[in-house]
This record gives sequence, structure tokens and C-alpha cells, in this order.
Amino acid sequence: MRDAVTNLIKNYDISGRYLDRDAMDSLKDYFTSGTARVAVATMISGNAATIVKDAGLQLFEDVPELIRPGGNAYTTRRYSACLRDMDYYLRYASYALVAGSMDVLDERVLQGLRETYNSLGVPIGPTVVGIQIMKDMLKKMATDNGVADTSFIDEPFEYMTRQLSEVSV
Ligand SMILES: CCC1=C(C)/C(=C/C2=NC(=C\c3[nH]c(/C=C4\NC(=O)[C@H](C)[C@H]4CC)c(C)c3CCC(=O)O)/C(CCC(=O)O)=C2C)NC1=O
Repeated sequence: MRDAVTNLIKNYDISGRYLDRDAMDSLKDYFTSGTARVAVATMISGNAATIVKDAGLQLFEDVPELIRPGGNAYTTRRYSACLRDMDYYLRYASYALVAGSMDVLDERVLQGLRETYNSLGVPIGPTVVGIQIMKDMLKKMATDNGVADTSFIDEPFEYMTRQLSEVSV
């Protein structure tokens, strides 16, 4: 599992180069956004249960067939499994935000996930809707808490969305 700094060092080490101007720029970006990354991760930790619950309610309002008979989140067991998955996405997104790297998502969340979902009939489209709802809630919360530029929050949520949606060839 790597973060923005170890990723960069690894790339330079492979070609035996000293850190150059580009490296310094990207390190500077990472450290400059560090305070905001930690602030958002703290916000996530303190509000995770509420974010997951509210995002779930919003998702089931947007896609009500999920919790009707025949829907994949129908029955208490599957409803809870769905919210638990949302909680995984949120928690790992907070790790990826702090790390400034999507590596942890590849390693711990996304590997084999599409295959699992496909074999259990968990629909990807609505899962992505749930991920996007959490992203939007979080960005609003960050703005309300004085985080000036919330664009970095997009990255892990967009990354999971892209990886989940990717059509296999
Ligand atoms: C930390 C990494 C990690 C992830 C991501 C993960 C996901 C994950 N979600 C699962 C199931 C599931 N996932 C869902 C999720 C949903 N159903 C819907 O209709 C919604 C669209 C969606 C919620 C947004 C449901 C309902 C199940 C249970 C399906 C079943 O057993 O029939 C399963 C199958 C095993 C189980 O039930 O626990 C896995 C492995 N597990 C992990 O360890």
C-alpha cells in the first residue's frame, strides 16, 4: 500500500533519478493540500454513521425498486449488506484522501469486486449512484466547514466509480 510520497519515490528510484522540478511540484501540491485532507478525513470519521444512513435513504428514494421484493437490497440482511458496503466505500475513501493515492482502493476494495457483485446480482449502476451521493454530501459538508477548495474530495469517489463501471473486455 502506497501514498503520494512513496509512489513518487518509487517512480524516481526505478529510473535512478534525483527528484526534479516536477517531483517537487507534485510534493508541494500534496503537502499544501495536507491540512484540508486531514480536516476532511476527520469530518468523515466523526460523521460516518450519519453520512451512510442519509446517503442510503437518498439512494433508496432515488432507486426505490432496490428495496422492493425482487430488488437486490430487499430483506433486512441485504439492506444491511448494502449499507455496510457504502460504509466500506466511505472509510476507504477517507484513507485514500489522506494518502493522496488510490493504491489502497485497488488493493483493499476494488480487487475482484465487480466479479463478486456480478455473481450476486448486486447492480453496479445504483452502487455508483450511492457512491456519488456520499461524495456530494461530503463536499457540501466540507464547504460548510470552511474547506475552500473541495475538488480533491472527488478523486477517490470518481476512481471507485470508474473502476466499478469499467466494462470488461
Ligand atoms: C472492504 C472491501 C469489501 C467490499 C467492497 C465488499 C463488498 C461486498 N458486498 C457483498 C454483498 C452485497 N452487497 C450489496 C449491496 C447493494 N445492493 C444493492 O442493491 C445496492 C445497489 C448496494 C448497496 C449500495 C448487497 C445487497 C449484498 C448482499 C447480496 C447477497 O448476499 O445476496 C459481498 C458478498 C459477501 C457479503 O455479503 O458480505 C461483498 C464481498 N466486501 C469487502 O470486504
